[in-house]
Amino acid sequence: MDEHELLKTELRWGAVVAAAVALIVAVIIVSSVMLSLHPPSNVEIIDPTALNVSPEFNESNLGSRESPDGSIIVRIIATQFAFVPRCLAVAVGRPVTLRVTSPDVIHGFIIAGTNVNTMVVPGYVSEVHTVFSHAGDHLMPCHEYCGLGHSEMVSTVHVVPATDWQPDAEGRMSCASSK
Ligand SMILES: [Cu+2]
Repeated sequence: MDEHELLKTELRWGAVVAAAVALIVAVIIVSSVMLSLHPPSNVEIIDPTALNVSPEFNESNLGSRESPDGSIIVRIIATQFAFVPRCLAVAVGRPVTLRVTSPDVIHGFIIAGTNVNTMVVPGYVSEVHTVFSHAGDHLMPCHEYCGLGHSEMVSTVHVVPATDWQPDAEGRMSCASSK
């Protein structure tokens, strides 16, 4: 093959590669638009140095609270090396929204057997929606290495039967107040 032929062959292969890349990008764009794929969390920022005085994540507002529509919002702080609170009370069959943030480093959490699995990044609020179909306790460990005490960082999700879900007048319920 002379020089000219070689150049033509290379350009032909270049066109094939460019077409393959264009096809892959098109498949990603079309499938993400058609299936409404997006990152698993919302993008909501918060000052990680002032969580204790924030209206939502101050200590007295953490834990489970029933909304007027019957859904349950659980607010949690993931910190080295614990989730606060250490036990979350929720009810079977209710829509549950977990809102979690961190004042220090990146953490994560997963509840086995559910769709709950996300990272917790300082400065952001991670929000996950789920429904628990059975009563019982689930472990919710931190799954993002966050320091020497990482292996101790675990919370319990206490799923109570609908009849045992009896929040107080403010709609709040803790593991201690459930059976
Ligand atoms: Cu952690």
